[in-house]
Amino acid sequence: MLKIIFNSPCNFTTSSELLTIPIGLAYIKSYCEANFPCEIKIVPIVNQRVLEREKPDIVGISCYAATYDRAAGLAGLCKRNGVHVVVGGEQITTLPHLITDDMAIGVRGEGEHAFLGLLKRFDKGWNPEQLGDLQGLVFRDEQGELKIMEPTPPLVSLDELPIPDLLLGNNNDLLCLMTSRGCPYNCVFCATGWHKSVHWMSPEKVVETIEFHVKKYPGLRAVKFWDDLFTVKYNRVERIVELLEQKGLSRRLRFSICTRADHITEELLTLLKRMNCNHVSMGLESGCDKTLRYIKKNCTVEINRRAVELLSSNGFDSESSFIVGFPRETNEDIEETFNFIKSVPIKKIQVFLPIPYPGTKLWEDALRQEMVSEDMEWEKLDLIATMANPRFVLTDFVVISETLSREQLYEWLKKLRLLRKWKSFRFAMSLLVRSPSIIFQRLKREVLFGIRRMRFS
Ligand code: B12
Ligand code: SF4
Repeated sequence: MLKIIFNSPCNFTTSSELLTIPIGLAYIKSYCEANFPCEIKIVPIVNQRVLEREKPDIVGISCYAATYDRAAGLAGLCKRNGVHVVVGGEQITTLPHLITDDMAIGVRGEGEHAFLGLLKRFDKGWNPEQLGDLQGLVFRDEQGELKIMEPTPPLVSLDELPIPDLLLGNNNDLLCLMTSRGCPYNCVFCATGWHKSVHWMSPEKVVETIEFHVKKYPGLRAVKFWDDLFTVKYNRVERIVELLEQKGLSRRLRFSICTRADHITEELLTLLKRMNCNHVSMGLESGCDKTLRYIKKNCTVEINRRAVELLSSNGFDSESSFIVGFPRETNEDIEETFNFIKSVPIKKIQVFLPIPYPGTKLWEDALRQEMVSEDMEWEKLDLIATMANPRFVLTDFVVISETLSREQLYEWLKKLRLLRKWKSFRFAMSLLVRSPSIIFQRLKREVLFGIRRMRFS
């Protein structure tokens, strides 16, 4: 039986990967194991010891822009150990020619069908002659020339995928789900655009997935829908809520979702309350109309304000991310965002710098202006590292502002970080009074994260 290990290399000192598992890899695992005799393990780290212990035939590596250098390093280690490497994810989908000599094959787009196809051909040694009829691959032909196929077409239905165990044996209190892929909008900074269409899991399958985990993990208390835009189809949300109610799951679990400000209506909030969802995340991005127009968010400051106020007056906890430092943003524009955040009842905020991810308009513009290049140090795009240590912006982090210096951006990050801490503190205090159990669960999660981080850093 073929033995495979999957890994999504990451920076353990700054990221929260250790609390979740890469959902995409979990679906490839469940799909391939159901359709081919193989054993796939998803592991948080791959090093010499792990390779010697597991003796895999193949290592599958997930690769984002910020993790490309790590993925390339890991591919080298695997190849030196005689293990075949298959790499997939957004970086290889958008910039397939960046596949390194240590990576035997790249998979572009959704990986389930393509990886299964590769497993079926593995005994033939992945002879390039026999790969031509598969879809979405990148590989070198017999002449050493790079063959780049179009990304795999989107899966016809996410329902065809067997339910994966997304907690991998850990009796966690939180389950993170992606019940759709893609987003119909096209914001200039967002890397979700490589999904050429939006496709969904049926409400029945969503609820079946939750039920599966509830039965297996008695400690489960909360479900987070990580979908880019959970509310994109109102009828679908309505049906999910009905099914959760019928099965008593909306009483047993707390839910949180991600959406956009212009989707927030009284009607939607009534539905979310029935689901037992009182936490809503939105990418508001800016408190400045000029910036919102530039990023093509299709929202205005007024829409953003109305959404936050509606959530607050209906008793919801709202969390939102903001981005400052777009190419032509001035100090005055960022001041508007700062004042907006101060003036509205958002409970928690995240503030990021704009990152030119491959495949986005920001990337094309930054490439044209030579602010980025394909042979750059990709870790310079690690937004989490910058949020953890804003000083990174003074030296390494890719900055695409044409109007503000690194020092000015650093000053803004410090100011906004203080505001973030103040909002988080007040939110934690209010939770302590309202629902101390949630604070306890979060603390438990933080401790668990700390322990796992120490183990893997
Ligand atoms: C949940 C999430 C997280 C979670 C969990 C990450 C995880 N590994 O699953 C957390 C919070 C930990 C996280 C961290 C990071 N994330 Co994140 N995350 C997401 C989010 C919201 C959903 C990811 C997901 O599950 N998608 C659904 C699955 C089905 O799709 P998928 O992951 O792309 O996988 C499919 C294909 O890509 C392919 N595939 C992927 N890997 C492989 C490997 C092989 C071998 C094969 C064959 C195929 C294959 O097949 C999969 C199944 O079809 C996305 C946004 C989005 N909508 O995708 C951002 C997103 C992927 N994250 C992003 C980033 C930048 C990061 C970080 C690098 C942040 C940072 N430090 O700077 C880290 C990297 C973490 C890591 N090494 O995994 C960016 C990536 C942009 C880019 N082009 O690089 C995204 C697109 C968000 C954005 N800003 O636009 N993230
Ligand atoms: S930022 Fe949000 S709304 Fe815009 S394209 Fe990305 S997921 Fe969609």
